Amino acid sequence: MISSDKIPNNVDLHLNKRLQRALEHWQPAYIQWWRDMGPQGFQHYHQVYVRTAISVDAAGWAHFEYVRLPEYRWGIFLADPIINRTIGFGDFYGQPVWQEVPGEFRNQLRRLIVTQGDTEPASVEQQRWLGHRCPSLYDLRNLFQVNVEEGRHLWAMVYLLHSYFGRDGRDEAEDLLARQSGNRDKPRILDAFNEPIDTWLDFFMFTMFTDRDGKSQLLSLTESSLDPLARTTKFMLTEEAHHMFVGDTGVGRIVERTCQLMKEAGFSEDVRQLGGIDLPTIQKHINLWFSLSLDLHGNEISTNAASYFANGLKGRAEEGKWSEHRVVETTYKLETMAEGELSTVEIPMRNAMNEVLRDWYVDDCLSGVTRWNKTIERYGISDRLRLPDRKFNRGIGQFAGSRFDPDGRRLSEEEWTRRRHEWLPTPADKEFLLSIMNASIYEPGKFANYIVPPARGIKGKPIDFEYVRTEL
Ligand code: BYC
Repeated sequence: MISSDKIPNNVDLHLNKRLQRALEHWQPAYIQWWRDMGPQGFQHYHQVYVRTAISVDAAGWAHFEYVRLPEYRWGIFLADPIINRTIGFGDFYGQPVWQEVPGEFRNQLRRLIVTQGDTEPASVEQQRWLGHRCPSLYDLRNLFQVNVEEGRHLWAMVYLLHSYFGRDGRDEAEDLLARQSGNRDKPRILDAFNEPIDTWLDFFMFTMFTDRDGKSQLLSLTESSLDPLARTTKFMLTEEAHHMFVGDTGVGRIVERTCQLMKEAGFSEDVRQLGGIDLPTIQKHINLWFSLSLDLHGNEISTNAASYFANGLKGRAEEGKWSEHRVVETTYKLETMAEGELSTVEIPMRNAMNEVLRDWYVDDCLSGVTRWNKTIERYGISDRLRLPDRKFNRGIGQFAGSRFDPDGRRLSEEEWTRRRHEWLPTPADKEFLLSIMNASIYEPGKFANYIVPPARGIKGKPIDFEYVRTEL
């Protein structure tokens, strides 16, 4: 029986019998999925010090306690309503927002919600083995915190599917548990969510760059005319901030340790000999996860995006900061490929909405890289990390199928094949990373050699707090 005890919520679940029944039906399948596809080996005996949202107010959304992972209380929360909210962009600008799904936009909305929902369990699946090579209990707990909240984000999308899309919605909710990251027959919808995340460097890059796509997409959905979607995604963003913190500081802590080792080694020695991760390997992982996450913003020229915008389904990030919200006459100058050559075209702004969001995203990523470079500078080292050119290693959009180096210089297929190992992680790089991550560190306060401890612990707890307890 589903109750607000078991599923903390602010949607009056107990008053909506139909929804309650639908969720009751879905919940056992979810728990089974979590056991099969969630963190492997941490389902029975481990108690994790996690944050559970039990309400949306400041005191309630971050309630900390020890829980066994399958007993985490995945809640359903919508941010507080904005009274008399009106549609903020597109053809219906200024009209009241919708509390129900208009029939004519049902398919488009369902597609957006399913695509968003699909990424959440996918990321849990991608990360399910990482616990076995964790750099510390602090990091292990952060991994599980991210995982349970991605699970909650799946619940958030399933709540919308069950509430507003009837039978189709229920079928889609089942399919969200049936597709599997990396599965050849039933893969996850978006490519980055089928990539393996085997090492902690990949995990931190993923939470830095791919979760940040989550931020830009969620920001654009918080503008939606469908008010329950806007309110659901708004609350998800609160949790998303921690995920990016984990990525940003995780890479930062690795970079700092690398700098320490470079100093110890007198700069010239190979950091790898000392068990650290050299800057070129870090750069290759930036190149990989940044380019995969650029792909997640869709094609530069997209009629889907134009239609989402026109219909008020998906806006720009921080729509309120733009001066014009209908966007019927403006254009966007875009670098593109035409007949195999690079060229600049001017297209209607609405068709460039994916690119507009990508602009916002690139800026947001830059701030992280700048922080990492400050650390390197502090150690008196002249190397710098950077974001590759947007055209580099693209699998979706105008540049997919053409080859570019990280400076955006066009390459022949032959040069790309010969040199790609300079820019992207190789099997040997992965082997090396796995070799320094081959053992888990479960002793409170201890950290793997390739990463420095964080500046502070969680929720005022010391760094050597037992963030994950084993009951044996
Ligand atoms: N991989 O017109 P286009 C997160 C497909 S992350 C594979 O450009 P559109 C999270 C596309 O589906 C945020 N296929 O597409 C992070 C279409 O296929 P069809 C997730 C791709 O619709 C970390 C075709 O290419 N949220 O929350 O303008 C952990 C033409 O594309 C890809 C969302 O994505 C790709 N990368 O833009 C946990 C928001 N890109 O219809 C969670 C909802 C495109 O021709 N989704 N395609 O078969 C959307 O807004 C849009 O679907 C997209 C694509 C922005 C993704």
